[in-house]
Amino acid sequence: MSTIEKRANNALHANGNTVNGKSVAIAITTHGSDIYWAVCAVMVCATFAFLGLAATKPRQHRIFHYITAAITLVASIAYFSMGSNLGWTPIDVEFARGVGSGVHGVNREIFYVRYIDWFITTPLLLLDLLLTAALPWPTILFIIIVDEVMIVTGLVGALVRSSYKWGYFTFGCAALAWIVYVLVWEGRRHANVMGADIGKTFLLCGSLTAFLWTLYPIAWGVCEGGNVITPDSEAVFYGILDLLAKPVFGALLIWGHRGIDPARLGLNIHDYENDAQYSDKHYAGNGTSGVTTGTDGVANGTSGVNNGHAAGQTV
Ligand code: RET
Repeated sequence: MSTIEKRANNALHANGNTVNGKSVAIAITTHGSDIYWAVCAVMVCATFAFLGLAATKPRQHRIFHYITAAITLVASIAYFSMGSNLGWTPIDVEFARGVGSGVHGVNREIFYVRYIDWFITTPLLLLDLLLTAALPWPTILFIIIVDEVMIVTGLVGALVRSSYKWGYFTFGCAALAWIVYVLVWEGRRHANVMGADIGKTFLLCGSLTAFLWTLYPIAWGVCEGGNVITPDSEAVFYGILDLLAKPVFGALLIWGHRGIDPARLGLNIHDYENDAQYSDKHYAGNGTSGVTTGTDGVANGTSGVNNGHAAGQTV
């Protein structure tokens, strides 16, 4: 390897394998760091692409662009951290492996930053999906809380050394089972009732999510949990999953929404600056006009929600 190549990725030299005086034995190499950087680059590009697409739409039609761009933005920072060999802590392994295994040593690098990313982004992914299905907000709220339970149990389990980590893992899997049930059953049925195009978009993005999300506990089982595959392979496994679950999912979702007015989903979003019905022509200039406009907006919102439900009942 030439000097130039060696210098290309300096992360492991700048941020070594010792934190707070404790060293880690099982850790990423420069190869793993390169993978994290590559995923970081894709997440940054996706963020700009989603924001660029948002700019081509009126403000009332940008909700899914913004939610999705927020997801890839947060992921960019998580991957920046992991590419830099930051955002981890050494945790003693439950299963010690042999010298030639590639995962030999007393402790393993656990990237807690991954879970901070997921804590922020998985609720947003669910919001993207469940708003598409136009499910009632209490259902959405509860699923998001179940999702947070899943991520936190995964983090706590990853930070535990003893076999009790699998207890947390089990709680997390139960939470995931509930989420998948709501997606493939309640969500799919509700989306179909909202119209064929909405049903199709939900089916595509919901199936992708239900499938991909069940692979995460497998990755956890062979990485943080079982210490079976190396941290470099962990970077590949989670990296591919995250690329499919975020930028690819996001592109499909935004594409699916191209012909769907958010108002059909009960999302009554107004841009008072540009909405024709609120322009100065209609509410010409006295002091109370602003108040009138506001009230009107709320009234419209209510009727819009009713419309959403009416659509649900009649189809
Ligand atoms: C954990 C371990 C505990 C059991 C289960 C898990 C599931 C995690 C999932 C993560 C999804 C992440 C996504 C990230 C997007 O980039 C926490 C690994 C069930 C489903 C979609």
